[in-house]
Amino acid sequence: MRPPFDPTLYLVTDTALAGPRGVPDVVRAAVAGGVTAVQVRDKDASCRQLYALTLSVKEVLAGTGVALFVNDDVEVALMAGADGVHVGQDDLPAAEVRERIGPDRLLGLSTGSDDELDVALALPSGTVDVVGIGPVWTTPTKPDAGAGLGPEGVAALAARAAAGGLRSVAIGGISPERAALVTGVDGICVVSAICAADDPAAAARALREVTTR
Ligand code: TZP
Ligand code: MG
Repeated sequence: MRPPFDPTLYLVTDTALAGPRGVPDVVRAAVAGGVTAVQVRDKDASCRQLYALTLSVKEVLAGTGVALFVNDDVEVALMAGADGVHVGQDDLPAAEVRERIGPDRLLGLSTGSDDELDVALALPSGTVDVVGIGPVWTTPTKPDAGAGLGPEGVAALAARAAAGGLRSVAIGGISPERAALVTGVDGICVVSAICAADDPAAAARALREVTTR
């Protein structure tokens, strides 16, 4: 059975932005504020560090029902017993990742254009559980993500994803102030809006207020 996954408010972690508080404590606060899914992402971590970080976050999420994804690293996701893995366009192909992780884990895939979404939609049903669509706005968190698609561009891709049976989350530059502009997706995904917030629980609550309106 694939684990339950609520994409409404999806936190992607950033170790540098979490700072001395540490990622697990930021995740704990964010979940108290209403985050529904978490992805451990740390591009600077070694494999071993990512594994240790994933285990720490898994401990925080135990019993919460919040799904845990690992960014990029399929082996870390499997060894840590995460609920799923999230891959981008430069990572291993989604079909191969699905083969490796089997039917009982979640798979997310980043898409930022019609062509990338076409590839996701052409995969056998059940290969991908959720597509990340973005960036909505240009973001300093991922400068190489390129120009923003804008809320209209995201909504158009999200409509195509939904028509093809794929759930979607929007990512890139989303703040509590901007969140209401993002429509058509099943959830929003943030890094800095929560990880860089003085009060991650309050930031999550503010985002949830918009997503549940
Ligand atoms: N993929 C596309 S934009 C992005 C990722 C990982 C970063 C989003 O970060 P923020 O701080 O929510 O703009
Ligand atoms: Mg990646």
